[in-house]
Amino acid sequence: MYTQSLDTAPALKAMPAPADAAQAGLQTRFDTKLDTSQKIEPQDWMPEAYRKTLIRQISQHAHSEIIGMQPEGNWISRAPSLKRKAILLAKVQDEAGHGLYLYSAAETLGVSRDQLLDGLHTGKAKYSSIFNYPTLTWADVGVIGWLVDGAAIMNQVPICRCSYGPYARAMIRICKEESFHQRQGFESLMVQMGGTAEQRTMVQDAVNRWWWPVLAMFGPPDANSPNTAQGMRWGIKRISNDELRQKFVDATVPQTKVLGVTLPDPDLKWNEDRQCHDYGAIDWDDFWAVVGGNGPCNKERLATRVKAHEEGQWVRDAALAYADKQKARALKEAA
Ligand code: FAQ
Repeated sequence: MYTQSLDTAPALKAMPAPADAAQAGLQTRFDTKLDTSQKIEPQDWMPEAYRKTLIRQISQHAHSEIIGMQPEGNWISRAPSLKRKAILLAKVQDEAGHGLYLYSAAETLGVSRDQLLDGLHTGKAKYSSIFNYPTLTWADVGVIGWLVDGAAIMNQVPICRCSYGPYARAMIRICKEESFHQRQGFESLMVQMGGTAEQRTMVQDAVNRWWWPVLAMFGPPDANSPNTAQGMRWGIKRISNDELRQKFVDATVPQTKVLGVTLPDPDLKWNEDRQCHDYGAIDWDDFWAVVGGNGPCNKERLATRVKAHEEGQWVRDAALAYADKQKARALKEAA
């Protein structure tokens, strides 16, 4: 549904000046790889700032996936049928899998899983603002699939072309699964919209609450996005925050018509000159408050995550003890 995001021109490259001749050679090789759309792999030389940027973005992305299990996970025990429960269980499990692929991709950059998780658990690392809002009704689960996964795909399909090989390859699989998630959300909402007046009101209420946070999820406006320019030069980011947000609005408006819901924006209208939709002002103060830890559910999300990690310690200990035992046995047999 969102694969048009792949059709973009390659970004320009502009690298900082190298420190000496040896580094200049490495830098040239790195630049050439970017210029010729070859992937940078873990064993390749890369500028330190490129490595750090990737660790920042990939780990934030991984944290978002595992914190993102909570809003929907909240409804697993209350899904309205066995079918919806099985679908939701599979979806939430997929998000855990996405987190694992992404942590593994980040680890190839020389950072450990423990360091990454420590950043999340101590509140130092960011994760997506969108997962700090509550899921008040069953309709929220459908809206997360339709709009949150829809926005995630819009942002993530271009990352399949990211210059860093392990991240790009992880994203190909993730996007396939996210696309399925988005369609299941839309289908669930279609069923609810075909139900009672009360169900339709519930869906509309969920759309009203999620629309603006979803638009903000693409990140600050390009003019206030400190990481975009360099991220695009390095081929990590392919399309800017505002461009992706616009594509998402334009893709979503026709879907609202099929669904029979409205979007809570009186300024939303087709602009004939720009050949896209105009939309109203996003509340960036609210966004930054949420990013800064003061959203409706930040504290609850982090506390739940830390508790799950602590309660899982015995599983990690048991797995390590088993691996040690296997290793010792293999050594004994080889001796
Ligand atoms: N929330 O200069 P920019 C999902 C931060 S996965 C919190 O524009 P950049 C799947 C940003 O980190 C959703 N913070 O930064 C799912 C930076 O702070 P820093 C996650 C945000 O990196 C669905 C500062 O603002 N997806 O939904 C947010 O060039 C359903 C300045 O921003 C990804 O992570 C935000 N929304 O662009 C799971 C995709 N936006 O680090 C469960 C990969 C910005 O300098 C259920 N990431 N910030 O301290 C990206 O594409 C980029 O990192 C952006 C931000 C676009 C998120």
